[in-house]
Amino acid sequence: MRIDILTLFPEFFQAPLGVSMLSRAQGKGAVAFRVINIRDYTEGRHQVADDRPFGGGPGMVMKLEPLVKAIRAGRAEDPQVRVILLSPLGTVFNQDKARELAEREHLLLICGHYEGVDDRIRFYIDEELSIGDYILTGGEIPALAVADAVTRLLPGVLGGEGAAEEESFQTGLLEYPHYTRPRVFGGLEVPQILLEGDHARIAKWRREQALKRTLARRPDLLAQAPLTEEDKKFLQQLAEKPVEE
Ligand code: 9D3
Repeated sequence: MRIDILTLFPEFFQAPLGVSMLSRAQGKGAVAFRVINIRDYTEGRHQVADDRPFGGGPGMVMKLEPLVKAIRAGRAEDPQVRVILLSPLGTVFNQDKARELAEREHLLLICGHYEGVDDRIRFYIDEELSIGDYILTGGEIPALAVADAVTRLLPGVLGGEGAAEEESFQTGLLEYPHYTRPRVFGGLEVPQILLEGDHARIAKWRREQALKRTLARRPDLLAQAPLTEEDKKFLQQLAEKPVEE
C-alpha cells in the first residue's frame, strides 16, 4: 500500500514514520509513505497556503488552489487513489474503517490546519474523517492515527499476522487483564488461576474478566458484541450481584 500525506508541516512526520512499526512496515515493503508539502503547490515567492475568511471572523482558512492542485496531481498519477480529508467534521474513524481502508492500494491523507479548509474542498475529496470529539490544532496527528491503524492491518506487518488474524480475534469486548513477573509486586498478587496451568479454566476466567470489564467500563460495546448464551448468563448473574472493582 502507498500512503501519501499532504501537510503544511512535513517535519512533523519524520520521527513517527521513522521509528517502530511504521518504519519496520516500510522496511518490509508492506507500505510506502510519501509526505508532500502543500507549499510545493502554492503560487509565488511567498508560498501562501491560507487566507482571511470571507464574511470576517477570527483565524485563517486554508486556500483551495494548492490543495486542489495536489489532489489533481495525485489522481493523475493514480485514478484509484482514495482521497481523505482529516477534519473535525468528518465521520469518526474506527476499526471497521481501518479494515476498509487497509483493502485499498493507495490513500492520500490531507491534513487541514488553521481554523479549517475552504468548504469547497468537499467537491474534490472522497471522504472526511475525524478521530473523535476533541479539538486538535491540525490534521497531522489524525493522519498518523489513521496511517498507524491501517498499516498494522497490512499483511506481513505484525510478524506474519494481518487483517485476517485480527478479524478472528475480534471479540467486540475490552481485553482481559494481563500479568507478567514478578508474581507479587508491592503486595499485589497475580490471580492464582493464571499460575495453575489449567488452560480451559484460564480461558473461561479471561472471557469472564473481559465481559465484566466491558460491562463496567464500556457497556455501549456489549450491545454490539457477539455473545454466547453462557456469556449472557454470566452477565445476568453479574447484574444480580453488586459489582466489585
Ligand atoms: C474554531 C475552530 N474549530 C471549531 C471547533 C474548527 C477547527 C478546525 C480545525 C478545529 C480544529 C481544527 C484542527 N483539527 C483537525 O484538523 C482535525 C481533528 C480534530 O481537531 N479532532 C479530531 N479529529 C480531527 S481530524 C482533523
